[in-house]
Amino acid sequence: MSIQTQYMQDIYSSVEKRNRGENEFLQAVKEVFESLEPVIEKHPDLIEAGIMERIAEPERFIQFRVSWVDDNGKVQVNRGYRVQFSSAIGPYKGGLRFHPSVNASIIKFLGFEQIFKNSLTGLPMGGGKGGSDFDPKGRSDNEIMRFCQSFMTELEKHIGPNTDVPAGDIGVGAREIGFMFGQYKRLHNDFTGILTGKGLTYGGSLARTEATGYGLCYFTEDMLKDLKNTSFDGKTVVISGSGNVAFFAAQKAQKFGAKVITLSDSSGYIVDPDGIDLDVVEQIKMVERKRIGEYVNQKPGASFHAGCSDIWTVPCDIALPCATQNELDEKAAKALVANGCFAVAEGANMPSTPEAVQVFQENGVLFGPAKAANAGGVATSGLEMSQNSLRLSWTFEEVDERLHQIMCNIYKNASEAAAEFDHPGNLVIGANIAGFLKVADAMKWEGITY
Ligand code: NDP
Ligand code: 2IT
Repeated sequence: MSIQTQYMQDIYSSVEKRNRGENEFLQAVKEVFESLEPVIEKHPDLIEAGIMERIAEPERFIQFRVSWVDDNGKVQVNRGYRVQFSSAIGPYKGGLRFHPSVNASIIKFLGFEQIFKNSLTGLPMGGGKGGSDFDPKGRSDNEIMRFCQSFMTELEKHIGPNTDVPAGDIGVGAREIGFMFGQYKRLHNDFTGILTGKGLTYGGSLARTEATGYGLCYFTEDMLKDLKNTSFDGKTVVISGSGNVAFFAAQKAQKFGAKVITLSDSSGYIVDPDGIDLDVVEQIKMVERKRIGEYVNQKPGASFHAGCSDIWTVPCDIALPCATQNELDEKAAKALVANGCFAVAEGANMPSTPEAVQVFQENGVLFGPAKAANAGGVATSGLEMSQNSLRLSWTFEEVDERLHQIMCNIYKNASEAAAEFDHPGNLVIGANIAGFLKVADAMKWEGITY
């Protein structure tokens, strides 16, 4: 696909000029602009309100120095970020990523996508994202704590329960959220819901940990039923990653009767033809924080393969990329198609390159885009915010039921928007349009502010 109209092309060119070299961000903007062309044609009022000009420019972009002292007494310096992209429909909301690859482009692509994803959940959350180029791998718990405290000492100036509510993402889990929450509370003398993904003893929600992976499977199950009258039951599934999203996606896919045969991390992937044993993975990844390759020491029937890209050559019915952006390219997509894969749903953010998405669409592979398919995590963060405001805690079953309902609504809304704008079954276009319309309407009513 490409941008067709002069109007959208001109705006995209100015985005390109203003964000030169920020490839991930431009990739994300281009896809949304391509999807929105039919909407703009039908809604000239959006042109008048300058919605497209405004939506790809963050309301605020914060960059800061994070100094901390490592276990050897050496001073370390990292860079911290928070992009507050859109507050049109609610306080900025989105995760924090700690990974050495983090830069302005990655934070902005994630923050931009979060606008539409959060809108799709139906909950009142704007779009934001943040993080640091800090690498938690190999760091002691004390080093992690000192880093998180230093990071929050600056971030606290910019967030608040009605302003901006961060959460986890790659490299930020329960441990990091706990340290950051503790530091915020100490600085403000205020016990309030400024982060989601909190521990259960201090304001967290049941089912938030599981939510992204479970939500991905609820969405995929709906897509399989609606478009192919089938389900996970009896299917072979390839999943990449072995972090929060991948683990709970695997758990729910197994509960739905699928056989999950792979997981990965940045060192390589494992294949277990008998089906991945998640108890073993939990011990290796969550308790011992070791590499996924350890799995084969305990499961001799499984194999480890160095490098990540060949995971997509493992034959499967359904693929769930759950590691990172652009991990699945055109070559990988062709390999999946050649091996008979008929459905792909994105647990990670933007894991498929545009060329890969095109291969799926040309070959009739069902495709659930990240904004819709992985929205269960942030949706449940929204439910955590509601519980914090009400000062009560819902049961696991109650939260899980709400999550399930939200994922069904997201599928339905994306599917209906795709059909309404003459692209039935194209959930990329459907999700982008359905997410956009609510945000654009709010921006119109709020006047020219940001
Ligand atoms: P985790 O940190 O828990 O796990 C990340 C996993 O992806 C690890 O297995 C990691 O391997 C692997 N990975 C990370 N970077 C790379 C890379 N450059 N190449 C290969 N593998 C890599 O993160 P999450 O599971 O939370 O996040 C995974 C994806 O899901 C991300 O795209 C995130 O943005 C997205 N997401 C997360 C949500 C959440 O609620 N947590 C919600 C919605 C989307 P290694 O340990 O070797 O680095
Ligand atoms: O990409 C995402 O949606 C997340 N990392 C979760 C964000 C959140 O605020 O829960």
